[in-house]
Amino acid sequence: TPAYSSPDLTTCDREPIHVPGAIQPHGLLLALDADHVVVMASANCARLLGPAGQGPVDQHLRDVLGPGPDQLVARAVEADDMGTPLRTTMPPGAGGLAGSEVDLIVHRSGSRVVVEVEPVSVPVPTQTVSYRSARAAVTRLTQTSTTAELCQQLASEIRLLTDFDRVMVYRFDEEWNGEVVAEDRRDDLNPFLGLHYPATDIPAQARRLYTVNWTRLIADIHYVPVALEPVVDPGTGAPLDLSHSVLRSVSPIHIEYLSNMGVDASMSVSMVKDGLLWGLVACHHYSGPLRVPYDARSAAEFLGQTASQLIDDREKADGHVDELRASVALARLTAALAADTRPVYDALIDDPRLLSLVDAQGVALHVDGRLLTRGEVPPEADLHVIARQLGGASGRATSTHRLSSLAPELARVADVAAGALHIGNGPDRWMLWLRPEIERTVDWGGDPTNKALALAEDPNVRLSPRKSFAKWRQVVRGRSAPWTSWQVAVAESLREHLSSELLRRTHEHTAIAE
Ligand code: BLA
Repeated sequence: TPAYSSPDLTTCDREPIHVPGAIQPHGLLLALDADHVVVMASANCARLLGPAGQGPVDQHLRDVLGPGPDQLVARAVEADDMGTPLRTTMPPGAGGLAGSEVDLIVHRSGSRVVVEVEPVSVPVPTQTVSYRSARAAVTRLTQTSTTAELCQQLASEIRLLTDFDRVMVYRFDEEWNGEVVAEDRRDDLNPFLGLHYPATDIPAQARRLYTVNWTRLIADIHYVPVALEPVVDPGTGAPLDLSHSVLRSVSPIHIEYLSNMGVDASMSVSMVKDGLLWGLVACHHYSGPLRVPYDARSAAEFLGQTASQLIDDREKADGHVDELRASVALARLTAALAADTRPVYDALIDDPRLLSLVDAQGVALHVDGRLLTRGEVPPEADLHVIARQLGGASGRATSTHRLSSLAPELARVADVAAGALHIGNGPDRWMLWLRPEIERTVDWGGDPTNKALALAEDPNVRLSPRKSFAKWRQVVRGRSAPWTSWQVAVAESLREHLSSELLRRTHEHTAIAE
């Protein structure tokens, strides 16, 4: 059996999914040395290739696949052009692939050249993929006006391309939980749109792998894995790294998960921006296996990447507009302060723009033993607690949208202060902007606490996927709207401005006195 097939002692994050020692059975895999002699092969070679595939180890590629395929692979390796599938027809012979059209997919893994042979699927009613169809799809993506519409369009394009029963765009949050933000599905299926799933459903090493390899297909979740023989590389003594393999056998834990969900075939496409995994296009088939051809998978990957880029560009542009607006508001506020003859802090607290500047509901200013406030603020004692929690040594702007996580007693005042933004200069000179709690309803696709509970009760228990995906509603309390990075930056600029304004006034004052 493959070295890593037993999930019993594996916890989610530690399962080495890139070295399963096995592949899915709808194709075959050969690992070659520099002379194109086979060093490892999937155990289904004899079935698919006939006599030529019997005992492929130590044979030259030419004698296993035939001279035509061998030449194609040699040319790709020489030109260092790997990843582009080489379409060819297998020569007549006794095996299961005789006379059929296949894609040869070549990549490097360590010092080995890995050749995967994937038969071009039996006709499926998918669109044919061409430059023209891809270009038209990109045009339709760019014609959408919001991120939500763009994600919706992406789901529809990928469903059209692949024929999955359900295609979802799944977006991660800061804690790696995710939400289905767009969906295109067969009419008779229940919607998953708007449902949330916990971070543990897609463990860290899987997310890492999906950042470098952008597409995976599980053509039939009921498959029996085909082991690599030998299972460790005789040259290195290590298992073959299948991170970039298209046939990689997937985690049995994830298979169990899909089976609990009633899925027969699954595919996902990474959405990456700035080298970070932002989301996945997750596809389900419920009506039997689905062999999506390599070119359709590539086109789906291309559309996923294009959409990621478009969303990133748009969100950055929106952010710039907000940032610009805030810096104009700051300039107006500081000009008004400079023209005001009252003491700086009195002029400051009197200006209604102080709240709108960072979109706060309340602000409190503590200087020289005086407390000045504007808008909604909690009692003074609580303000001091908040200032102490957020005030660092540097005095630079700091913020939180979850005050109760810093000091549990602050949960009491969450209706006015669930989030705070702090600038300061020591324990007695500080300013705090405050935001109230926003109660949020989160609909989970199944109770996300199940697994955590099982684990808490017994540290030796194997984490297993949820059995139930029934909707589970959670009300999240104690959080305000998050502070954006540019709001924190605006607060920081105001802090710098205030110290120079105070300095300027001291100089003027001294000049007048002299
Ligand atoms: C992988 N989990 C995945 C993948 C998805 C999900 C999309 C990528 C593989 C694929 O394309 O099928 C999760 N799928 C979802 C979610 C939805 C969906 C959230 O359709 C929502 C609609 N999973 C668990 C637990 C573990 C776990 C408890 O629930 C670990 C003990 C593991 N999930 C797990 C692993 C993988 C995975 C190991 C990687 C599979 C692989 O690539 O080998």
